[in-house]
Order: sequence, then C-alpha cells, then structure tokens
Amino acid sequence: MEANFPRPDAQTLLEIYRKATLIRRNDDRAHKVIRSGRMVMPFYSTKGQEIIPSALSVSLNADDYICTIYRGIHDSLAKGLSLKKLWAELGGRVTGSCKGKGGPMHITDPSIGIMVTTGIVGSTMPIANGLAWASKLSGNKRVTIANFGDGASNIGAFHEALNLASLWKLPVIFMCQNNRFAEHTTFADCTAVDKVSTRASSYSMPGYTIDGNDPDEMYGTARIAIERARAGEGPTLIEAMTYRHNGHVFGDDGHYMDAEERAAAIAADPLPKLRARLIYDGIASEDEIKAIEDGFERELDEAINEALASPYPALEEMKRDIFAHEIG
Ligand SMILES: Cc1ncc(C[n+]2csc(CCOP(=O)(O)OP(=O)(O)O)c2C)c(N)n1
Repeated sequence: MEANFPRPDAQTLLEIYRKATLIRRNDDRAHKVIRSGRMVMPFYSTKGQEIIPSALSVSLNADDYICTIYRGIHDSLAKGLSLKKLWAELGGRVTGSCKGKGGPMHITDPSIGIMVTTGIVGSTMPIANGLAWASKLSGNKRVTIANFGDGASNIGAFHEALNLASLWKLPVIFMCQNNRFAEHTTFADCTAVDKVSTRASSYSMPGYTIDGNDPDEMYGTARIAIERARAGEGPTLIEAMTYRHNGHVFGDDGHYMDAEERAAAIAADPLPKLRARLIYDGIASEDEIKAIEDGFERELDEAINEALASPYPALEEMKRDIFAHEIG
C-alpha cells in the first residue's frame, strides 16, 4: 500500500471485524443448513474473502451503490443487508429481499444500495457504469462499486466498461476480488497478465494490486478510490488478492486446488488474526468479542426459523416487479 494512504482507527477496525464475522458465521451456517436438508439452494461460499467488502464498506455512505455477483453475499451483508431478508430470499420466501423471486444468486435491495446480484460473469461492470453515469448526471455524489472476480477480468465487458468509465470520469470503483480461481480454472491458466491491475494503465486510471486480506491495505486503498470517485476525478481499479477456501459452489470439493497452497491460505485466515489484534491492542476484550459472535449466532437462528415459517410467493407475483410499468 502507498505510505500516505489512510489507516483505520480502532473503532473502524472493530467495525471491520464485526462485518467480517457476520459474513463468516453466515457462510458457515449456510453450509450447515444445506447439509441438514432444511433448505435447498445453490451456494457460492465467500469464506476467505470477508475482509474485502468489510474494509471497503466502512467508507461507503448508506446511499452509495454496489453491484455484485453470485459469490456476493459477503458484499451484500457488508453493505447492510438484514439477515432476515437474506435468509427469506435464500429460501425463496415472500419476505425475502426480492419477495423470494430472486433466490441466492440474485440478492437485491435497492433501499440500501444493493442494486444487483448477477450470475452473468462480467456484467456488474457495465451495470455499475450506468448507475455511476446517472449519479454524475444528477450530481448526487453517490459512488458505485462494481464487484467481480479475476475470471471476469477476461470478459470483453470488463474492457469496454473500464474504457467508458475513464473517458467519462464516472464515480465507479472496479473491485476485482482475485480469489485465484475462475470456476475450476486457476488465474494463471486463463489470464495473460500477472496482475489484473496492470490493465488499468490501458484505460488511464489508477490500478492497485493489494493484499485484500489485510484490513489496513484494503481500507486505505478503498478509501482513496472512494474519495477520488466522489470528488469527480474518475474510476479506480483495485485488485484485492485473496483466496477462496472452498470449491466453486457447494458440492465442489475443490480437488483441482493445489493442496499445499490451499492449506497455507486457510492457515493464514485473516479473521483470527484480526480478532487477536483487537484484543492485543486493547480495542475490545475477549468477552466483548464473544458477545458480538454469540449475538450473530442468535440473529441467524431467528432469521432462519422465521424464513422457514414464511410463505412462498403467490402465483400472481410471477409477473410483478419485472417491467417498470406493471402489466397486471
Ligand atoms: C458470461 C458467463 N460465462 C460463463 C459463466 C459460467 N461461470 C460461472 S462462474 C464462472 C467463474 C467466474 O470466475 P471469477 O470471475 O473469477 O469469479 P469467482 O467465482 O471466482 O468469484 C464461470 C465461468 C457465466 N456464468 N457467465
């Protein structure tokens, strides 16, 4: 990270830990719920990637926008999505964030700036440009985050979107979460450059490759990019290096992942490190941290039980919320 980038203060670090813990506990719980047979859903784990959205979103305003992908529950929770709306949506229930019509791969809650979750690889970037362009035209100073994976940086839409965002100085941040894998393919097997961030120079914007699991680096770089966007200076490409602990989707054992590399990444898990730092630096006591963790477990119990007790959407809902003008 550049030496002059800002660092998180004690309360911000605690907030980053709080968000990252919520995401981790939620991910662990989703695995348990699927295994128990209580819910059936496609599930793309974000285990290992929690610090990225947690350290980024502490610098976002409530009305800033994010666009994310199927592996994006961490982004949505960090932006403030309620566990109740999330779990109801995961279960396809009418009380979900999309009235149960989106499901796990399409979590959306515009009321808190979660504008889209998409399954089309590479599509967050042009959508984010559209939102950012609208912000620019209206002068509302909102910043848009386009989350995507390393694999998506090889899609044509990535290049088109970076070009246009730079040309029009759009208030957008291209947030590449480089977890080392596309579906089952390693980064090196499908990418012609060593670093995604080197592509930023082709489109005249700043590009950074940072340790996305380091809360200081992630916070500092995201804040600089957010301030640049808000000041009307244009987009930034951030490549946050991380590691996907699990396979691509629930049920994929990740046999194609190098076993040593995977074990090393899991051993370097950033969450216990941050937890120990908070205690060592006197930012929070063991008891306070335990209370946060236990609180999330209780919230999860409640959200899951409530979701399972909620009804599915009625048949009449099928044609609603599709077009700007309802067709009845
Ligand atoms: C346009 C398109 N092509 C292919 C796919 C199939 N597919 C789903 S996920 C995925 C891997 C994407 O990897 P990456 O962008 O690195 O994101 P990650 O899953 O690692 O977070 C692919 C190829 C798709 N959904 N959309």
